[in-house]
Amino acid sequence: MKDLVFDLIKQEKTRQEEGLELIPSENYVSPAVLAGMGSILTNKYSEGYPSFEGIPGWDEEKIASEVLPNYRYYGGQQNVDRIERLAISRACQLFHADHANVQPHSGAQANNAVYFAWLEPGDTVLGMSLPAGGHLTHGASVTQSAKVYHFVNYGVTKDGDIDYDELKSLAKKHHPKIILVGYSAFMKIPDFARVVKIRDDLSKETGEEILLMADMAHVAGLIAGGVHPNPLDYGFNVMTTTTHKTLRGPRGGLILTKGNVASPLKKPEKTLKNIPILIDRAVFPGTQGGPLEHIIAAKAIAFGEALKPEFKNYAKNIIENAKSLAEALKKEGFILQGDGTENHLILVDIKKSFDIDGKFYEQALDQIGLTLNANALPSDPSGSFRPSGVRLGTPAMTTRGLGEAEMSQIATWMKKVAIICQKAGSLENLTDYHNQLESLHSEVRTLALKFPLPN
Ligand code: DSN
Repeated sequence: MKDLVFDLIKQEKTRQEEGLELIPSENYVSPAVLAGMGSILTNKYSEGYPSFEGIPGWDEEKIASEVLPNYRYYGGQQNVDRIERLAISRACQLFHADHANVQPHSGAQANNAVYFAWLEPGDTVLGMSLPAGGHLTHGASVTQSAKVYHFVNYGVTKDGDIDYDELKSLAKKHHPKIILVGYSAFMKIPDFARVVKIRDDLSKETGEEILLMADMAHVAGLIAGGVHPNPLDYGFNVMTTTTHKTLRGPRGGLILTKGNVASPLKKPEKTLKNIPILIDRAVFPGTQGGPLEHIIAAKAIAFGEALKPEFKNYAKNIIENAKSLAEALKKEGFILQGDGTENHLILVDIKKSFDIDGKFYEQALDQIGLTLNANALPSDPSGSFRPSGVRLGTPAMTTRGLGEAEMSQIATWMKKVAIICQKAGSLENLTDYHNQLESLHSEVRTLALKFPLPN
């Protein structure tokens, strides 16, 4: 295939093979998931939904063999319907949900659809602030979410946990329509039961229904693998996630719900019980057009992989590796936000540890083939482009089979680069340390090539 793009894809493949991926939101998919994504399903339009009959509950053979009437706006749906039904059924099994919408193109689209389903413009949402570890779509001022809805933010305590007292008092003060627990830089296990109680007490007091939403994009794979609590088991109404982080599927979004599943053609009353269909209608036609059936097929394949017993082991190893890496980093003198991790993710205060900024350190590590990302810390005095922290994690490294010994080796390399950065003082001056960096790069490459990408 002659196209410059393929040359660049080849170069990216080499970068991935020869480097170590420490960005906690990235992973390596299986060849089966890749094949689903690269399939001819991309040729098909299928706005609307398949039948929901028998989901969850029917066995896969039955779902794969039965062609049922659907809620679609195009012909030729017999195959994509069955694929989407398999995806929905597997997602429901994995996450103990009554219903799943597998169509969101991304996590941001999934969150947007939940807001659209339950809120009117100007309604209040209570979520974690971006600097505390929340996500852009949880009301960061530069986003659509903040322009359309009224976000009130809670933060984290000194030890890095959710400030539940603040969450409770803000809920009492602002009467949010949604209470949202979710994050992209948070290292604790949320106390879902505590948030449910805060919601239930407030609902009793005001007589109003409050939607409990969990954005579990980062930890969905840990939930699927049974090593992290599932908010839906505690009384949350909705869980959104991406499918490509710890869950190790294609790049995309997913919404899981508890409640009554019915025809999406009839607009239901806005009640918590009707959330599954309110959300289906909010995804399509509310906020999206045609679903990406090739991605939905890849999601179904990834969910199938996550239902296998080996995935439990994978999820357990992600956390073990993260804890080993956190300990090894501490031994090397790195100061960690919250002093460690309970999940897959670590936030290093690189400014306090070695007096360098996160962006400089990220770029220096890139030069030796270690990839992570600069990240703001809670109450970071620096801007988000040159923050004081870096964020890293273990989902991708665990997929490649790295373990405790390699985590310790990574921490050693990270310390060496931190010292070089300290001495160099700026990115430009790193050229003076070219030989040292090249030698470290070669060590990283040698280790990386011992742990091939899934094939
Ligand atoms: N961009 C994702 C992350 O890296 O955490 C969140 O959407």
